[in-house]
Amino acid sequence: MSDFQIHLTESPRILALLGAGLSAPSGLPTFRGAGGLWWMHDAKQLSTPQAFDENPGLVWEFYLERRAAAKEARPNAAHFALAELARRVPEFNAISMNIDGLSERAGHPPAQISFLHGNLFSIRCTTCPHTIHDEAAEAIIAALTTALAHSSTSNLSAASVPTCPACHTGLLRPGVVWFGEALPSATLASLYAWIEAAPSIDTMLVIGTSAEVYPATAYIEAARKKLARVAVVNIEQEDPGLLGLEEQDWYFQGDAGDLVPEMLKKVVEELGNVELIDVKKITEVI
Ligand code: BJW
Repeated sequence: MSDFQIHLTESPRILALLGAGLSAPSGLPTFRGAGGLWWMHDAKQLSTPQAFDENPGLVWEFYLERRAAAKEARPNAAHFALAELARRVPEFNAISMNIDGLSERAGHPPAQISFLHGNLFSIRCTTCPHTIHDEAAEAIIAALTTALAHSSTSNLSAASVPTCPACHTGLLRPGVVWFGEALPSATLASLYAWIEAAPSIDTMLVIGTSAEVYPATAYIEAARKKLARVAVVNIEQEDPGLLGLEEQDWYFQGDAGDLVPEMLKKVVEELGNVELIDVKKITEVI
């Protein structure tokens, strides 16, 4: 740990890849492993356009439940510590695969985080580019929740899924990126520009991800090409060889909520010359 902490204080350019394990300490289930089953359905199988075509009601139920859980959840100490790191290190950039809104609620500066897989709180059309946010999205969610509560079968029927108010053709769906779908091109372009803006990246943090999903996982290799040393945080004891870890890298096994604040403590203290924010107090307030 101390070797890593010293390296981080000497790292002007830091990149982080954030996965579902970052939000696990906030009580949100991951995709793979123990949390990956939802009412006997494989969460990965539901995250596809095919699943939505076949049973839009079921897929909406999956997202309604996750949306409600994400709203109830609170950002944890790792979200806060990463947000604090971003405020202290101008060249820290995070790439999140999470759609739960917890990094945003922890105050992570928006210019220093990109969301690859969309957002649980937006809704979009399956056919046209129309996207719905905020109160308009809340109203649709409320209608879907009411339809589910009044369903005689306890399932949301396809007929309850609304069509797009703009094109009147496509069904409305969650504003997330499923398997086989393109990631937001502007986000990919700005990440590419950030990576190429300097000859090197000093540290690559890989937090709470199985690193199985592309193109997100390819950012680890991109950082390595820029000579980054990689630090993995994962609750599982993986064979480091599977992750392509090299001798100069670190593997921290444990809960991201405990490990990440500890890992970032030294750099935050040294750069800001202040104590790391009291995450427990902030969590209580939120
Ligand atoms: C803890 C912890 C604690 C637990 N503390 N740790 C190249 C090679 C091979 C395949 C492909 C390739 N390029 C593309 C593909 C295909 C595909 C893909 O990657 N397939 C793989 C499965 C092989 N990729 C795509 O389809 C992507 N699209 C694409 O490439 O499009 C190309 C295209 C171009 C132009 C036109 C059209 C197409 C899209 C991928 C979208 C993924 N979407 C999902 C759903 C998002 C919405 C939602 O959330 O519902 O994203 S799937 C799901 O997986 C979700 C996650 O963001 C993503 C990653 O999961 P993550 O975060 O790693 O979670 P887990 O559960 O896997 O791991 C959690 C980890 O945390 C575990 O390791 C735990 O041990 C650990 N953990 N508790 C620390 N407390």
